[in-house]
Amino acid sequence: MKKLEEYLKGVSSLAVTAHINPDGDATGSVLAVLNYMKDNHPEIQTNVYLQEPEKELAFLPGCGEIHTELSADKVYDLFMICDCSTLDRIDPFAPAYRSAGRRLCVDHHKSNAGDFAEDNEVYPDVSSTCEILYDLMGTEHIGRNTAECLYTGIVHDTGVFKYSCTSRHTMEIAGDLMDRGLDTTSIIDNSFYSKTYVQNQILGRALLESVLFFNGRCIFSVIPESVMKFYGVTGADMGGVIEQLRLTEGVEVAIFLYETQTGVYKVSLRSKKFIDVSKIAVAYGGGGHARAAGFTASGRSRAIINEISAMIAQQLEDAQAQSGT
Ligand SMILES: [Mn+2]
Repeated sequence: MKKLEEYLKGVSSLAVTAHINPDGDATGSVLAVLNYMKDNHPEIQTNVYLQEPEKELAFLPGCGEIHTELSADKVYDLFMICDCSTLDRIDPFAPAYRSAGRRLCVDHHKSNAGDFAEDNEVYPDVSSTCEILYDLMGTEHIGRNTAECLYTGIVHDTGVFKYSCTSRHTMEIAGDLMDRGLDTTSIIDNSFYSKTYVQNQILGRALLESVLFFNGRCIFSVIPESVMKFYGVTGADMGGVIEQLRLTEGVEVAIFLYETQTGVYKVSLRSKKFIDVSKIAVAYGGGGHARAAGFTASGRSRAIINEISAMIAQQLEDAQAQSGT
C-alpha cells in the first residue's frame, strides 16, 4: 500500500466519486477525501461527484458540497473512484473518469478485478473503503471532519462493528478516530439505527411475509411494487430489512427482493458463515462481498428466487461434500 500523498504528487485537480445509490461507506469515503484535501491540500482543486446521499448522512461535513452532475468538459489530473467494483456503477460520472490524467481505485469489494484504473488499492478482506482510506491517509493527516466521515463509513459497512469483516485493526482505527472528539453515539443512532415510521412498517411487512425454505437454512421475502406504493416507500427505505431476515435463527442465507418498477427487482443477499453470495450476485451482473451482495433482476419474483435457490443448493452440496458429511 502506498500513501495517498504519493498519489497526489504533481496533481493540481482531483475528482472523487463512489458507487451509485451511495451508502454510508461510499458517502463517508468521498467526503473523507474532500475533508482531507481541505486540511492538507487547499491548493489542489477537489470536486466530489456523487448521487445525493440519504438524509441520515447529511450531517457529514462537506455533504452540501457534493456535485450530483458532472461539470462539462472539466479534465482532472487525478480521478479517485472509491468503494466501487465496476465502472457501470459510476455511470453519470464516467466521462470525467475516462478523460482524467490518471485513475486511482480504492475499494474492498471481492468482485473488484482491479482492471479499470492505473492504480488500485483494493483489499477485499478489509471491512470498508473508509478503513483503507485511513491507512492511505495516515493518522497524522486526519483531522476531526475527516475522522467523522471515516468513522461513519466503518460503522455502516461493519454493521456497527459486528460483521465478520471487523478486525482488530478496524477497532484500533475506530478508537483512534474517537480520540478526535466524535459524538459516536449520535453517529451510530442517527445514521444507522434510526428508522422512520414507514420504514418500520415496511420492515414489519417484509418479516410478516417472509418464507423459510431448505429446512430453515434459507429465508426470502418479497415486497411487490403495489406494496411499495401503498406505504409510499422507495428503495432508500429498505435498509435493515435484509439484516433482520439474516438474523433469523438457523438461517444461513437471506434473500430480499423489492420491485422497483413492474417486473424489475432489486435483490439483496446475506449469508452467515459459508455461502459465498457474491458468486450469485456476479452471475447476475451485480457484485459485493462473500457475506453481503446484491444485483438487479427482471422477471417474476418466484423464478428469480428459484434460480438463486439452485445456486445456493449447489454451494450447500459442495460444502457438504468437502466436509465429508
Ligand atoms: Mn463499502
